[in-house]
Amino acid sequence: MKVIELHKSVTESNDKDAEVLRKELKEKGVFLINLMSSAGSGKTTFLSKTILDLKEDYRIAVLEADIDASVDAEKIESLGAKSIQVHTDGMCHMDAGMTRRGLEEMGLEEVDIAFLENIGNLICPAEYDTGASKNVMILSVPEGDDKPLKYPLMFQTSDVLVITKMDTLPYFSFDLEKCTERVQFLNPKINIFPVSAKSGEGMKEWEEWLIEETRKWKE
Ligand SMILES: Nc1nc2c(ncn2[C@@H]2O[C@H](COP(=O)(O)OP(=O)(O)OP(=O)(O)O)[C@@H](O)[C@H]2O)c(=O)[nH]1
Ligand SMILES: [Mg+2]
Repeated sequence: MKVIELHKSVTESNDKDAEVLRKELKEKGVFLINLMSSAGSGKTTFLSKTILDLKEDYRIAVLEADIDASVDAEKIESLGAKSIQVHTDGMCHMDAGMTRRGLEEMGLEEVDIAFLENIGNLICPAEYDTGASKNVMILSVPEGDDKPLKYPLMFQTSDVLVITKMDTLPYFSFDLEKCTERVQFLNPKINIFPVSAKSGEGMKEWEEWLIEETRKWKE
């Protein structure tokens, strides 16, 4: 398991770096998705299920960003997918320069879709363009349907909201309709997929979106 230590990029403009990285990835034919959520909402479990479902047809790699440890990257590698663990020197987000370094160290040969599993929190990752082509965020049922009210920016900057742990709905007062209304008020264009990575419910709809967007990206 490869683990690299990254420090904040010293750069004039993160937005410019992100644009350059997006162009380079387009030339290489790699579709990069930035996956954001709070800690423990289910990013690694969701990615693992996606990889298992699609690995016959797509070569998926995951850049795992955490403050410490390498358990997430080990889980992804155990599925036969390419992965690298990045440590962020205590920082709560990834910027475009850090994402570039991580991808370079992981290697992008034979990769169709790359996910950046960003640091778990609903605040800082939403403030930085990583160079990804799409932003996907996860909200899990136990976190509550009021999160769009408290952390609007991430909902506004995401192309997709995955509402996961739907299998736990009977145990929490989570109003799916109210949550959807709140999110669509902030971002009318967002795609919302309620799923359970545990039971597999709803994963097909998300995977169809991913396949279609990958096809468009490679055109
Ligand atoms: N019931 C249920 N549990 C889930 C589901 N998805 C994830 N979990 C559980 O939620 C916990 C956290 O899942 P992870 O996938 O590690 O979450 P994460 O967002 O990657 O966590 P960090 O990387 O630490 O931010 C684990 O105990 C999972 O088994 C789901 O769909 N249903
Ligand atoms: Mg994780």
